[in-house]
Amino acid sequence: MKTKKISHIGIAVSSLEAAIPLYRDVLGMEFEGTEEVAEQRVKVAFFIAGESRVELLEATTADSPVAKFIEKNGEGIHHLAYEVDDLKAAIAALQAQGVRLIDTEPRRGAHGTSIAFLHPKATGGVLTELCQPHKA
Ligand code: CMX
Repeated sequence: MKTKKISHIGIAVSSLEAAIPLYRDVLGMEFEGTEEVAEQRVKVAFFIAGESRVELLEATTADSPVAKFIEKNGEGIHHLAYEVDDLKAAIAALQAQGVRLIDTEPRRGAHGTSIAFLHPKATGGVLTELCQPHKA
């Protein structure tokens, strides 16, 4: 498999409303808006940072992975996402190399993307996401 670039950096926050002004008004990033990703039990806010994005994540349920993360670690960097052209092929290549995955099938991410997570135990403690953009 081949990764193309950092798609986005996911940052877990307790409140999007409280966190958005720092990125939009203080750091001066272009704000793309918010979106609820029901399947992931998160609401996200995206900011453009060059050819990558910053994604703020707020939990929508008490059992959301983001709620569990904040309970354990507090707010902070939650995951790194890399863009790939062919997510199914990337998953197959990782499985062939015995890499532990959270998702063995693509699932839906924000912006209509297809995503899959590698397990943090397989990636030196960094929760890693692969992300295939929606084809226009
Ligand atoms: N970064 C690094 N390590 C993490 C982590 C994170 N974000 N989240 C969990 N872990 C670690 C935990 O610390 C724990 O380690 P120890 O066993 O050493 O204590 C281990 O992974 C297991 O974590 P857990 O809290 O017991 O929780 P679960 O096993 O229930 O789930 C995980 C962990 C990673 C499988 C789950 O958080 C998950 O499925 N994450 C992917 C989905 C997700 O985060 N979606 C939100 C993003 C949405 C988007 O970008 O679109």
